[in-house]
Amino acid sequence: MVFNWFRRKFGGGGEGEEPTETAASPAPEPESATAPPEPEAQKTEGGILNWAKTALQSIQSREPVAVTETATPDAEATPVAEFAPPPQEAPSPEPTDAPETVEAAPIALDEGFLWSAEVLAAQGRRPEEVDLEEITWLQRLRQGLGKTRRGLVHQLRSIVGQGPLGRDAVEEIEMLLLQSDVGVKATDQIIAALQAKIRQETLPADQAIAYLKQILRDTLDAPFQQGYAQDFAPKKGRLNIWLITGVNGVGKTTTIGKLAHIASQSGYRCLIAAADTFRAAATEQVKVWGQRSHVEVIANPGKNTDPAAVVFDAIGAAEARGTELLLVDTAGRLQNKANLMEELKKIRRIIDKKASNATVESLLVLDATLGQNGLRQAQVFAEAAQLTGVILTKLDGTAKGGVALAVVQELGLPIRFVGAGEGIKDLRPFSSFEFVEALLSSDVEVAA
Ligand SMILES: Nc1nc2c(ncn2[C@@H]2O[C@H](COP(=O)(O)OP(=O)(O)OP(=O)(O)O)[C@@H](O)[C@H]2O)c(=O)[nH]1
Ligand SMILES: [Mg+2]
Repeated sequence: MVFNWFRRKFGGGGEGEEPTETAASPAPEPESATAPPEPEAQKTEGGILNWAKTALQSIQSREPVAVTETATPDAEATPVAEFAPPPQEAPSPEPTDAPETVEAAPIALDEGFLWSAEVLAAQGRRPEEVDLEEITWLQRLRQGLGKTRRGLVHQLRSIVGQGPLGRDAVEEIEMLLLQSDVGVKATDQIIAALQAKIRQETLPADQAIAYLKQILRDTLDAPFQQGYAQDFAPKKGRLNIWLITGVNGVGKTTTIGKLAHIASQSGYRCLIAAADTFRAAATEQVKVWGQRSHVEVIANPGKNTDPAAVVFDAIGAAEARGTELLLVDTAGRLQNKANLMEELKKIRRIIDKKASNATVESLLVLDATLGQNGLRQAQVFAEAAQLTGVILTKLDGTAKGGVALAVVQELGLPIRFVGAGEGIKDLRPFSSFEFVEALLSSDVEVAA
C-alpha cells in the first residue's frame, strides 16, 4: 500500500481529496498548559511498549523486516545508545554513489524505536498506521539534534529542577536558547511567554519543560495563524510547481532529489526542471538524483542556456504528461546577487504566465549549520522569489536546532521540510511536535 509521505498516512493521495488536518500535527492545546500538554493516553492503555509491539507487527505484516533481538526494555531501563543510522557517504556535491542504496539496518524494538513510538502515539497515531520509515526518520532527526538536545535538556532540567522558576532561572534559560541559535527575537518572545506563565503560578520541573515545549511548538506553528495552510501536500490531479531557491551549497539540488523520491513513493507524477544552468555540473548532478528517484529531468543541454527557457519547456512537458509535481532546481550563485535575483524573478514570471492554473510554492532552502547568517541571506530571496516556505537542511551536522525557531520568527514563513543527512530518505515533512520532542525530550519512559 502506498504511504503518502506528504500527508503521513497510507493511501492518502486520492484524486481531489481535500486533506483533513495532517496526522503529524497534533491538535493544538494552547492556553491550558499547566499540565504537561503531551497526550498521556498511550501510557495508560498498556503503554508505549504495547503500542510499539503492535506497530512492529503491522510493519512486518506489510513488509518483512529483520528484527534484531534485544532485551525487552522495562520502565527501569537506562537508555541505550541512540539509534545509529546506516553509515553515510562522505559529503560530495556531485553525488556519484548512491547513499540511499544502503539497506536499512535490521529493526530493533530498542530505546530509539520506543522513543519514536511515543512521539507518534502522542500525536494520536494508531500503531497499525505507521510506516517503518517514519520510525527510522524520527530516530535520525533525534540523532541529528542530539548535540543541541544534550546541551539544552540537561541544563534546562538542572535549572528548573532547582524549584519554582525565578528571575535568575529565566535568564539562564534565555542564555541557553541564544546559545542554541534561537536568535534574539524568538528568544525574547519565548521568555516573555514563559515569564507570563510563571507570574500566574510556580511550576515544577516537568511542567515547566512541558510548558516550554508548548511555547516552542506555538512559535513554530505561528505562520498557520497568519494564513499559511497547515497541510502541505501537492494537490492530486493538477499541476503543482515548487520553485526551490537558496544560496549556493545549502542543499537545493539534494533536496530536489529527496523531494522527488518522496513524491514518486507517495504516488505523485513528478518531474524535475534543471534550471540551474549557471554551474557546469549542475545539470548532471540533478540528473543523477532524477535517476535515483525515478523521476525524469527536463534540461537544456546547450551552454549558457536561459533557465527561464528550461522552466518554460518543463511546464510544457508537465502539462503534456499530466505531471502533478514539477520541482524546479535553481542556481545558487550568478555573476552577482542582483543577477541572481533578476533570474529568479524572471523564472517566477514565466511560471505565473505559462502555468497560471498551477499551484505554486516558492521554497527557500536554508542550511541550518549557517545559523543566523543564513537568515540574512534569506531576506534577499524573500522579495525576489515570493517565498511561501522554508526547507531547513543539514540538521544532522554541527547545526544547532534552535535555528528553526529563529527562521520562523524572523521570516514569518512556515518550515515545510527538514533534511538531516545526504541520503535520499533524509528529508521529510516538518512537524513542530516531532521537532520539539527531538530537541527537548529527555529519555523515553516506558509504562508497560
Ligand atoms: N549532512 C548533510 N549534507 C547535506 C544535506 N543536504 C545537502 N547536503 C550536502 O550539501 C552539499 C551541497 O548540496 P547541493 O544540493 O549540491 O547544494 P545546492 O544548494 O544545490 O548548491 P549549488 O547548486 O551550488 O547552489 C552536498 O555535499 C550535499 O550532499 C543534509 O541534510 N545533511
Ligand atoms: Mg544545486
